[in-house]
Amino acid sequence: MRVMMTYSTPQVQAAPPAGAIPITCDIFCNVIDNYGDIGVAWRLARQLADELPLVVRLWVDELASFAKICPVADAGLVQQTCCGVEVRHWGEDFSAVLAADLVIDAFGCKLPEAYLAAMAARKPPPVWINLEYLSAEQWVEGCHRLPSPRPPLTRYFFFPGFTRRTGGLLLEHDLLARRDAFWADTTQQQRFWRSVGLEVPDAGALKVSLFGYENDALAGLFEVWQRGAQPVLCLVPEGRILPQVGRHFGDDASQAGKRYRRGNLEVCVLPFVRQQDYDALLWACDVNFVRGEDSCVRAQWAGKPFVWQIYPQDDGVHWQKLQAFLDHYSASLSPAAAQAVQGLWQAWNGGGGAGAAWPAFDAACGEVGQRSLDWAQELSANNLALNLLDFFGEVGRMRAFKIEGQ
Ligand code: TRH
Repeated sequence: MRVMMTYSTPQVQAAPPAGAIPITCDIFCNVIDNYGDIGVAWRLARQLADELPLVVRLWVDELASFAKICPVADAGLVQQTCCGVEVRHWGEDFSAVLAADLVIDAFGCKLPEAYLAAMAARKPPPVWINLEYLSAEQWVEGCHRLPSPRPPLTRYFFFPGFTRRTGGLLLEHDLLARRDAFWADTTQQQRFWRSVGLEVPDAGALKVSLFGYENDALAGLFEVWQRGAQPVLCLVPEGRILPQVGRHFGDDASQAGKRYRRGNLEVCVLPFVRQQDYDALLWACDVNFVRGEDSCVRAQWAGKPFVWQIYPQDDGVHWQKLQAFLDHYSASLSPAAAQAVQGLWQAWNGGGGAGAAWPAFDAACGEVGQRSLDWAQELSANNLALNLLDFFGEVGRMRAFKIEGQ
């Protein structure tokens, strides 16, 4: 079995204060499907290791998905270091693994019995957090930070979210500054367009990124773009929607590098890039179609109008989640713009009529774009990684107080 390999990356490691013992952190990620679970876990791991005084180990049960968003990783290695994070294959044997100071199970995944025993044996026991899925629903505020006793351990629910009474969102400390620098610098923009094999698009073209699941609404939208007066350049990262994109143009073997043109619509298929590079695509486009959880949050930081294809759930509860988010996001829009956003989002998520909903959305883009910039600014005050670290400190102080008061 192959074991250890270290990749050096040009990241600046935040040095802990002199003499301080760094906090150790284990993040567990069970890949269910797609890239959302590992996407969030990897982003959190990188930020904790890169910006905060933590030594991070990420346990992943399916390394092939991880290697897709972190291409320097080797899916065949049981242990490797990527971007300052020790990445471990979550296999069978945990008997020799020591528990960390902070343990995070992403999205309620079940920790290995031997690791739970190691946690229970630790004095003091680790701070154990269940990092939940993102939702804008009201009930999240009441459940955020709630303890769930598992004697002798306690597991705490930690909910990302959009209000100050939730855990906030993942945001690297310099992301918004990097975004603004990208917009201010034509050289960076040119570099981006060349990196995807294109010339800088004409100023009059509408640039759209399209990351999504299979979607019957696609054809209607393409048709309206084809017939429209404004040229549309649509950039589609490789993924689940790609076969449908290809079929629309009579191509059953669509792949990265393909380009299609019909009427005023040009479509370019892009390769899936490492997670850190996806943001530039969102910054470079005028409208972003995103899906799931993590790309949806990135689109919000990009401060552009966006369309969210929510991860569909069998019981249909995703409609409530979608509406809860729309209620927050569109609250300060004019009624016409709010209706335009709702109309396209609902059509894109299966309501039908995306082509018919497009013109109103397009007309509202000026107002929605301004709102999106303010929205990103407002949300940036509530940083999930910093909140997690504060919570870790709070639980530690609570315990010390209890012990002293006994
Ligand atoms: O892949 P997803 O559909 O993930 C989903 C959701 O998270 C959903 O909530 C969850 O329940 C389900 O998985 C199991 O969409 P998401 O969340 O946007 O994740 C995609 C990740 O891929 C994100 O971290 C961005 C990253 N990415 C790249 O690294 N490179 C790329 O080129 C692109 C397009 C995305």
